[in-house]
Amino acid sequence: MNKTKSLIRWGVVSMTAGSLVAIAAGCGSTTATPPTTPAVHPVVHVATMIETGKMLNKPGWPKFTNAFLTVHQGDTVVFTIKSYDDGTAPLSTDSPYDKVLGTVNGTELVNGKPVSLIADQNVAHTFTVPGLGLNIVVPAAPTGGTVTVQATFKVPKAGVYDWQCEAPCGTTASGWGGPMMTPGWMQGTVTVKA
Ligand SMILES: [Cu+2]
Repeated sequence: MNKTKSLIRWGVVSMTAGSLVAIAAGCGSTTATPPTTPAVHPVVHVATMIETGKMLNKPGWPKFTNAFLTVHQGDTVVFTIKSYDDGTAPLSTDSPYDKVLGTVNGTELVNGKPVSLIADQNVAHTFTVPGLGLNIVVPAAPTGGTVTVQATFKVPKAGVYDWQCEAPCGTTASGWGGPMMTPGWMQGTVTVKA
């Protein structure tokens, strides 16, 4: 009699503990998978590099090596830019392109550190997609080194969106010539398929 009672009680206690664990796991844990059926909005990883004109034997022509991205409507895009460019293309002080816009949390990771703004003088390039309200800012790499920028953003609507670097990193006195005007270099597209 006593033994049965204690077993029942144990069952209740263990169930409660189990529910508490489930609640704890679902709340604030980044590794917990939501208890829903197939991922409707997958997370996709897209990567590009920025190479210098020197690396490409085309001085003055830095380039996004992957300038034409394709993702799918509803994706959460984790976009990684590894830049070899240690030169700057300073923004004017009134330029709005020093701020990170349109990303999850309004931040990007620069070498793993969350950042929402890059000082005008340290900007090397931007990845700016007006149609997605997106502005990702790439600071200059350390001399001879690399910098890695990672930004997460969503693409709720299908379409072909133009992007442009908004830091004057190109040729001519203004910095707006050459690669800045050339698709596949400092401009390109983000295609969001339905
Ligand atoms: Cu640029």
